[in-house]
Amino acid sequence: NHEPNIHDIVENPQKFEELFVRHVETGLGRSMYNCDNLAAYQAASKTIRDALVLDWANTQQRQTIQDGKRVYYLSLEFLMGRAMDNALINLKCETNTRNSLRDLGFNLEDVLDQEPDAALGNGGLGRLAACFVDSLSSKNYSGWGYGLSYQYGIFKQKIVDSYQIETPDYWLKYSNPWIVERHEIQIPVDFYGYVYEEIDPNTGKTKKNWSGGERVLAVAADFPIPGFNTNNTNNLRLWNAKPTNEFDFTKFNAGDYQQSVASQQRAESITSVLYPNDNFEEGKELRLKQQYFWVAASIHDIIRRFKKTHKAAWHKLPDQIAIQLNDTHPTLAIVELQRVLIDLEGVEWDDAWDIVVKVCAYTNHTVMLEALEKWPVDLVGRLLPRHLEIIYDINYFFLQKVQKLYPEDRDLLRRVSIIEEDPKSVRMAYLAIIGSHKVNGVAELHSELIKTTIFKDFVKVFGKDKFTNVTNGITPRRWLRQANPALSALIAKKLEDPNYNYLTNLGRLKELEKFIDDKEFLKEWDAVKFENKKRLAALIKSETNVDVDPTVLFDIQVKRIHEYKRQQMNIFAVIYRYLHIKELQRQGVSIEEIKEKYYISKASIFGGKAAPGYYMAKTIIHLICKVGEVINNDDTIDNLLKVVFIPDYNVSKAEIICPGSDLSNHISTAGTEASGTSNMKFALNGGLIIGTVDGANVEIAREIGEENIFLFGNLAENVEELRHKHFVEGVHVPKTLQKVFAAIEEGQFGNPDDFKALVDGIRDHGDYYLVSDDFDLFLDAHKKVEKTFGHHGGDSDDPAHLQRWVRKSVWSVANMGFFSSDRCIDEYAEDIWNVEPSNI
Ligand code: 26V
Repeated sequence: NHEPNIHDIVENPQKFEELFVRHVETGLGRSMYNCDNLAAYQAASKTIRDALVLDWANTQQRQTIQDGKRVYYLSLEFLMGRAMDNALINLKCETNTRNSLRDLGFNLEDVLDQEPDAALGNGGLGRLAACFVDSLSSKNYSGWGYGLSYQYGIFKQKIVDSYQIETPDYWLKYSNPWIVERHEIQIPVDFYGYVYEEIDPNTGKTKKNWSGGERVLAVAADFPIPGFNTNNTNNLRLWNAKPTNEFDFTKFNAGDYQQSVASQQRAESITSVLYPNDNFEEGKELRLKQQYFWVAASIHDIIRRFKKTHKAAWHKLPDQIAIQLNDTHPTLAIVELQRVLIDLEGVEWDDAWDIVVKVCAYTNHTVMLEALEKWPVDLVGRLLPRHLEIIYDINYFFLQKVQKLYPEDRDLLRRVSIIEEDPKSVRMAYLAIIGSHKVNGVAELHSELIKTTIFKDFVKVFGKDKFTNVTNGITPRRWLRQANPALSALIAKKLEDPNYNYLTNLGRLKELEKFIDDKEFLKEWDAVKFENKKRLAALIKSETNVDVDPTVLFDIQVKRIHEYKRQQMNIFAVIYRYLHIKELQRQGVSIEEIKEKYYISKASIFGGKAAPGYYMAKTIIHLICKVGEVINNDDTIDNLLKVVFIPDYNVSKAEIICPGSDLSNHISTAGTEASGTSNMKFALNGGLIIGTVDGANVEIAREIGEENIFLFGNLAENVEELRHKHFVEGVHVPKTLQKVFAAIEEGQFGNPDDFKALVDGIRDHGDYYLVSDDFDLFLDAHKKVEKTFGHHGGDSDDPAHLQRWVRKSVWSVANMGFFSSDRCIDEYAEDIWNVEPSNI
């Protein structure tokens, strides 16, 4: 029997080698003599994938037979990162693969490094979707992801002369061994056209019909999603847009063959590129086309699967499927499902609507007004004429209900209407709330905020029980085991859990508390951190050519660049520190004395992409790079301070960066960061956090203890008042920050004009993100950090460092179990989807 099988690969190295050679020779058409690391990556991946595909097929068959409720997670972004390493871990065949590859003359790490990231997302929202599909499989749920297969993922960031340059990420350059193309699954999707009425021959009633004007095919590309410690393997289905074979004969007959072919080709542009904005909505027609294309194909696929077993028993739909909308991007799914039921399947409006609402649920990921989707009514009417009619009908019935509930409140109708009057547009978040049975925020504070601010009126209409919270989480398989093999091994040893079962039962981390007074253990823990810092220092060296000393404090802020995340406040504090050091030097204080009395040595490490059209974010990157240039070339300050910007922050770099932090920054203006998830990644890897009272920081503090996190800054409840004060009294810039501005304006970090918008935005234009209010509090928090860290971060046995810092690190990790995405998925399953894990 030549069929590969997971167990063969896990247990039998010969089998792996035999299959690997077969892939090199017949699959890739190469000889073992000229097999390089790239070919080895492809052959090894194919070997493992072949085995995985069997589990996958079995899972689908079992789930179909069991016929339980299925969950569909609709997300326009899945920030998956690399697949091979993750598959090795979840399938537990890492050791064998490593050994087999070694026998064949390859080094596993070098082979893994060949894989391009699947970077089909911007930031937190896309990575959350990736963590969720991992948890759905690992916890034995029957749950699929649906998304788009972009030809170009998030752009690659280069830093040229201290500026961000975007270059395309053509990640499918070589055939991707992890994708199974399903050419047989082709779903036609229509756009434009017109609506007409006809008499239904069965019922004699008039009904609406939509005749589309442009047709595109959705072709499925599937990614098997292996679970950890289970053979439950779910599917992530991403759609590709392809031209139909139907030809525009009018153009063809008119002799315009070229034009006709060209317009066919345009079909592919729908899935060509991921929109690179994070927390900002641009309102482009192509983006709306992407949304409908994806939603229509997914709904069609879901309904087709339902009909295979349940025919037209539509009342069963809510017991068979749950659809989770990842932000408002898939809101048209609500409208499309209603359209399919009433126009195509002949269900009565009220029955159909009842089904739609029971099936759908919506997750909100931001309170930032500029990120809320609104589509011009004209555009929706042109692209999707029948859908616009249905939206108007949904709105009509909804407003009638509101009027009955609150006949006195005339303004309420205007405020909650799906249609905004000026300019006339469709408010997607309102449509999503009205068409869902549950709406959730992603951290406690955020879920409270949406109820009292942007969705306040809907709480009045629907009651508060429709609104709920599911605090975000991360998958410990990737973010502990894969990113940090040494720490996860140390934990496995201490928990006496050689099979790493704690990775699907993360509450067990709590048992680490037992060792909190064990000095040898603290030293071992610290030594792991030190090795991870060395690994990060090597990455920094290769990416920026800057040497950072791994014994200094690594102070990291990596995430999308955004004013609300306040990387500017961080770099201003670095400038302040540098100016102060220079001032002390001028007064004749030696570096030794500065280290003794004022500052410990540290490296300030930044990374993250700015949306290509976001000038202010790009300015922040420029400032960080220019400050780095000055400070890193100042050889009078020894290793007291270094500043680096790691280009092209992505998932695979995060896997190296997160384990290497001593301290990480999560310092958004209170009330603006819905949750944050990198805070969890750093804390789970034994880094401490400096942060504001925002998003999931609040719950992290509660879980790990306030004494183990450096919280600072104004609270969300005071933000409005402070903004108002800026408006009436002007902004009060503290002395410390004034010094920083003065140095920038003097040209110490290059042309001051380059940074004018940044400085003026704070000093003269209202400081919307409250940098001036939080700056001194941030500096104070840093003083506490320094006292706690002490002068040491290497693997010596400085008792003060071990007692103060390393203890906090262990205690934090011991209490991070709550933030596993497995816990999130269980909460969604219980409170929102009403599904249970399937029996294996
Ligand atoms: C996304 C996009 C994507 C591209 C085009 C325009 C556009 C407009 C708005 C949005 C919404 C993004 C919201 C978002 O990413 N929120 C983040 O979600 C994370 C996961 O819940 C959370 O941890 C972060 O705090 C939150 O900012």
